[in-house]
Amino acid sequence: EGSRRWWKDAVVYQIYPKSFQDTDGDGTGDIRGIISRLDYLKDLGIDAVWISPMYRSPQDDNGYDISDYQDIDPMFGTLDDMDELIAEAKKRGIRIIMDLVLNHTSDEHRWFLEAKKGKDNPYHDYYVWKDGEEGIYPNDMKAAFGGPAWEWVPELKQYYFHQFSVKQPDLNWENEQVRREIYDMILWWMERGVGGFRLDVIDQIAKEPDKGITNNGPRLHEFLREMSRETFQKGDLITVGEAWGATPELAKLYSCPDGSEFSMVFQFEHSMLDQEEGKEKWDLIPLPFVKLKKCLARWQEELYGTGWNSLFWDNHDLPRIVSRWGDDGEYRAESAKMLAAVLHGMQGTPYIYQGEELGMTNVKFKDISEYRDIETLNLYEERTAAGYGKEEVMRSIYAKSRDNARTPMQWDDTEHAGFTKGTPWIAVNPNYREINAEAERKDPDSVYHFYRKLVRLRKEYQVFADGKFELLLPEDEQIFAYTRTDNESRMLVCANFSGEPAKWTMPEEWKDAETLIHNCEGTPGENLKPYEAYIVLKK
Ligand code: TEU
Repeated sequence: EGSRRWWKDAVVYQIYPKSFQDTDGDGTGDIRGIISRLDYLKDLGIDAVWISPMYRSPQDDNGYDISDYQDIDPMFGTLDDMDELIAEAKKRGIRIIMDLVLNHTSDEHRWFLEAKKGKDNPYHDYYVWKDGEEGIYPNDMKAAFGGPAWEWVPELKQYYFHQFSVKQPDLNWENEQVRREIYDMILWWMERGVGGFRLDVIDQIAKEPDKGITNNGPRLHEFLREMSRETFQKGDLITVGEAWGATPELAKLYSCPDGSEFSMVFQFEHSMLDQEEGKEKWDLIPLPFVKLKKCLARWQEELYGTGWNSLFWDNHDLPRIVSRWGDDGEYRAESAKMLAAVLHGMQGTPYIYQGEELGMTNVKFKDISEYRDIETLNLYEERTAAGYGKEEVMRSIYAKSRDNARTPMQWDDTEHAGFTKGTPWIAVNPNYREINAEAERKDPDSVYHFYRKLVRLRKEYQVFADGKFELLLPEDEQIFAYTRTDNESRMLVCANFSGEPAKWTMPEEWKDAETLIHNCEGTPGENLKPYEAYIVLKK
């Protein structure tokens, strides 16, 4: 490919800045903390860092409610710190990916404060309004964090539309001036040297609440192509849109090889399999393993040559993968490695969420008062009020709360895991004395070193990026196995996704293959131990 894009060979690391590294003792992470850990990231081998929002924000939704897109929240530092971070990262060959939240702003953003002043204010139309009567909602649309999607403003006798919290009013993308302001802001960040963007809930920007439409609105791809043309295409960026409502067909538009929209999308089909169909993520069912394999395989096949996948198990909205689909007890390290091998062996750009490379686990806080996430707190209120038992609600929270991913990064075994010298904004997971970066870096058999090796393998063997995917044993209830094939080589990824031994006869053709990585002692061969996984290669 003449026009091969660098991000096809890249591995991205996600930082949740509030919980990564504090340096000033206020209990929340900061930019100087990220700078101080760049050498750690360099050692892991990653190419780019996506950082969740650090713009000025009242923090109603941990920064996903932005009150100034062109400033840094004092909690995280200053614009100068940000420039320094970009420069220091660059020295180490690491690009900085900013998180763009373009579907909504904070209700404390200047535009919204103006918009509320009157219907004839030039900023009024920046948001989505509906005339009406107090108490009679325009329709029955609901917000993602509970309650109606409409909020009454008495001075205007109007409702505004919000898909997320009341403090996150939706922007009106139909308004050309809104789009212009957004593009100028993106160009401003590009000039500062940013290496890419992650676009929050991007499939929801073209909403049409009158028709009950939230995601995949009729004008969505028109807006995205315009934005891409006006901004991203002027640089050499990695761009990734977050699209819960993406199908493979839509993903081919988002990640079209002609570069008309983004480099790739995050799609979540696999991450919704362990919930009751048609219900919420809190309504738990065991993972349907065969479905998971078929789902991931379908995405691999559909986007081959026609688009580009992003590969992830974890992010700041999802529970920790080792607790979710591995075993965070006896087989914690084995299962964390197995999950990593299965993911990193596929085609696409892998994302590692902070702490995933250590096999960090979910947390079980005793009391709801220890939780911080707006979604979790609202859920607790709603469900206990609706008559659910507290224990049942806590079970859902233990399994799916976003705070599972948001406890502080576990750096070492000193107080608060080396995250802060102050009081952390959310408690550290008590298992930090066993699970932490310092211990794992010293142990060549650790989850950390397994990830480090996977990242290197991707750089060394082109088949990781280019090989065509083929699923083996689709109906097997324990084994996740597939091959990847390109012109030069062929590799086999084989994993036991269960805590029981699995029967497996290695096909003859693989018997003399070279082992690239393996999470158990001995050579890969007949049968698999609990959570055993390996990747072998033939030239
Ligand atoms: O997430 C989008 C989103 O749909 C999730 O909030 C989802 O509703 C929830 O996590 C699943 O239960 C993005 C951000 O990643 C998230 O952190 C923000 O809260 C949200 O957008 C609003 O900006």
